[in-house]
Amino acid sequence: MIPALNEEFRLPRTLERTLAHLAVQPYSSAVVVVDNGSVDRTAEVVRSFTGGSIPVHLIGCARRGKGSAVRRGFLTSRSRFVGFMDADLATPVETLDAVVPLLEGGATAVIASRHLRTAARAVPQGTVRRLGGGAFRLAARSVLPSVSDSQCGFKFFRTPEVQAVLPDSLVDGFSFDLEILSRLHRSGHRILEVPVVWTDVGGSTFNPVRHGLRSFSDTIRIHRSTPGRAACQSPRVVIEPTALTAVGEAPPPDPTITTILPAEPLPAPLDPMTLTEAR
Ligand SMILES: Nc1nc2c(ncn2[C@@H]2O[C@H](COP(=O)(O)OP(=O)(O)OP(=O)(O)O)[C@@H](O)[C@H]2O)c(=O)[nH]1
Ligand SMILES: [Mg+2]
Repeated sequence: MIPALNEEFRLPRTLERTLAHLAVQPYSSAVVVVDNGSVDRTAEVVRSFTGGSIPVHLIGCARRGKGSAVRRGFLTSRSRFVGFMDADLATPVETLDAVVPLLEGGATAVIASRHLRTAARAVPQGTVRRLGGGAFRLAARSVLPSVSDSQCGFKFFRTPEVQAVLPDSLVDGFSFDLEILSRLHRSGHRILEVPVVWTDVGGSTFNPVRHGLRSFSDTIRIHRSTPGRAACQSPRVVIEPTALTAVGEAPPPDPTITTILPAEPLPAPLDPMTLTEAR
């Protein structure tokens, strides 16, 4: 799934590279671009890539926002695994080579992270975005302490499991993925993070003031709406290479992969006093 808003310039290279990569994989795949509001030639660009060996679809979505677009795309999927990547290809499509075996090995979600020890930034973001991103990471930790990077635009899931948490999801904007991960985590699913070589690409659709402020207020909404949040107060990230072999079909253990353990079982409904004390 590629959410796209006015991506006529960044999408051609991304589709070219993605389709070339998928065409030589042993699994079947399709690319779905979800466009909910472009006023440029995004749709034409997508249509120009149809007809090849990998199916390319373009779908719309009545609600605005990246989160709405990805949710809609996920809900239309009937594949085993579903995921999204950003149209700027800041995360190389080759990252899929690490992701797919981990999903096949039993992980519910495999997400790219720019903050693992072995991740790298080929072209870093500007100072304002780095500072804003750092502040958001801190806020995101209040919701999901165990994930090192909830905002990297490259995340893949087992389809039925992610579809199950979507109807309750509220966030339409850029922090939708924090909400999805948080719901999966609290439902006891295993999330893995893989390190990424990340490249900042010009032409961002993210407005640091408008989208940044909205992302922070959405974090508060997620915090309030995600049940069982108090069960997740302490960091749960462990480097646990052996966990990957336990599921049978997984590849050899890779010490650079971070396993995030499922949240503890949900406690009985919490009263407001309990929550205040837990913080
Ligand atoms: N369908 C849809 N896609 C969107 C919307 N807003 C952003 N996107 C897409 O979301 C992806 C991520 O957006 P970017 O502009 O790369 O922003 P970012 O990755 O959060 O921030 P940068 O680090 O600056 O790149 C891109 O594929 C955008 O086209 C939206 O409202 N609808
Ligand atoms: Mg981007």
